Amino acid sequence: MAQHPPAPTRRLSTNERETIDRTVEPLPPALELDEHNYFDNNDPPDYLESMMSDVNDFIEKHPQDRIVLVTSGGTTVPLENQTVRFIDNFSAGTRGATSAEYFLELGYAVIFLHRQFSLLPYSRHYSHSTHCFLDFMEEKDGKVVVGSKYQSEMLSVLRKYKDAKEAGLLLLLPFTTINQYLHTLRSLSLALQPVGPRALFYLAAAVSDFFIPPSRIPEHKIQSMAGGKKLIMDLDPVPKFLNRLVDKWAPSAMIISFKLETDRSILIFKARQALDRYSHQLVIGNLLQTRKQEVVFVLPNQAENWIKLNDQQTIDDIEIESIFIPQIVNLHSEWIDNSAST
Ligand code: 9Z3
Repeated sequence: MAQHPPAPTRRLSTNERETIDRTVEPLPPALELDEHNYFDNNDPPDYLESMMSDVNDFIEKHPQDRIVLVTSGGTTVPLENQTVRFIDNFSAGTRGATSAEYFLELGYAVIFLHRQFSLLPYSRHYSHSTHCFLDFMEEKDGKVVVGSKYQSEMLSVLRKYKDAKEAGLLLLLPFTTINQYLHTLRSLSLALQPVGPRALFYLAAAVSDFFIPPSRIPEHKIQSMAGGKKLIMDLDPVPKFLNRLVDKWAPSAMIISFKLETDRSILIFKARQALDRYSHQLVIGNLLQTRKQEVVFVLPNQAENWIKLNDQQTIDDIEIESIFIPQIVNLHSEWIDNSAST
């Protein structure tokens, strides 16, 4: 068998070292100028105007209800304007879709801003599974029916889905790219301003940190190059707009962001750093490896609070969102009460 020579080792460049150095200071919060630069130079999606008219109708239909904006799934970073290739991330939208169901159960109207084709509330139980949806069906007297062992669970999911739909409590809004996500998030925040403290932002989407600005993105498909030349990518940082959202776009709403890490030893520090920088109400920390079993609530001026499934809950397939979404609803009640008294 042919032996491949070992890959030559080389010293990492300063930039390469910094990208893996977890002690390096994060990008500072975006200023007003950064906001103008970004939104003036990156066009809104064509569909945004008509999407916002649906959003305004939805908001008008819920004059008394609490409205939660749940963001969910990963954002893509196109490498070409006519996009063949893009950078993506792991998020399937499980956290967002699951949380949306518990918010609906607790009486919220839900705007679900999700990565297109990621998991959706209710249908998530039967999609993206290792089983094909057809495995839930069987044939009976020449008709297709749900298999007997799935009947009761599917009936319960179907009822909840139909109830939410008929009551007009769930608005599904898709995005694909980071730019679509940012434009939609800003427009939604402005549209939700009249809702005041009844609005809750639950930012669970896994948002890209880097993108290629319009001035540098190639129009057409990137070609392979003679001589086996490498493709070297030059990405700009995505501005950190959370402080713009907290201070300017949605100043009366309660805002919750998520912090994802893979190294447990820095999770709390990073979550608290985000809270200090953006001055919002709650950061929920989670680790990639254990995100379905444990999360940590980091609140201002309080010790952090871990929420973990115990052994029995794990055996019983309890979803961690069923434990912590009611806690969020309590915090949101306090937020509304405090806003009324100030
Ligand atoms: C999260 O941390 C979500 O809980 C997950 C959910 C993406 C881990 P799944 O879709 O995963 O259920 O598979 N979301 C936020 C991730 C994020 O990008 N946070 C930014 C950061 O960590 C701050 S906005 O820097």
